[in-house]
Amino acid sequence: MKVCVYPGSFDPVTNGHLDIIDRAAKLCDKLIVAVLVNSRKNPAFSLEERVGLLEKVLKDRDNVVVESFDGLLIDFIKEKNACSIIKGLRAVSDFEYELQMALLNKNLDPDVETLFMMTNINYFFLSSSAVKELARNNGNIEGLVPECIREDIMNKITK
Ligand code: COD
Repeated sequence: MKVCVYPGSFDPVTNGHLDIIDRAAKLCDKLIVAVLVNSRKNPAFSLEERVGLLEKVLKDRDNVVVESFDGLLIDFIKEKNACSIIKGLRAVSDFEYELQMALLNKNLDPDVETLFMMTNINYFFLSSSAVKELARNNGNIEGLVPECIREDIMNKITK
């Protein structure tokens, strides 16, 4: 069984993430969406909230599961017997960080591949940070996040 892992902070999940999830799920038997800690970021949503939002969005996808992990990504990959890490790329700024992560992980385990998927042109500009900033200022986040969690996000950010 070919297992791939799509890791991220997902603070919160956006339609950009969802597009990568749906495209990646077609390439493997099982896709694990892994909510991990990014030490560079201070999340607005707790780990449980981020997992909960993803589970709500992905409940009808047969070969996609949501998990969380506090530790090194490469250890999670080994624990799950996964063969590849899926990453999304929007801009050169993503590339610099992701290249470093991919080389670091390759150094830790040469058998694990990192596969990069280009963003959908419609979501090139989209990030979790932009969604939070819009929500904080009562901007319209319609079309940027899955509709079933739009209200959850607005309620959390504006309360
Ligand atoms: N279109 C396409 N792709 C997108 C879009 C979009 N609009 N938005 C985000 N993405 C991609 C990102 O490029 C990324 O690949 C993925 O989706 C998740 O994005 P985020 O922002 O939710 O998550 P990040 O970048 O904060 O996640 C970083 C990790 C948590 C994966 C990373 O820090 C990590 O691996 N942490 C675990 C500890 C570890 O092993 N560290 C490495 C050794 S020090």
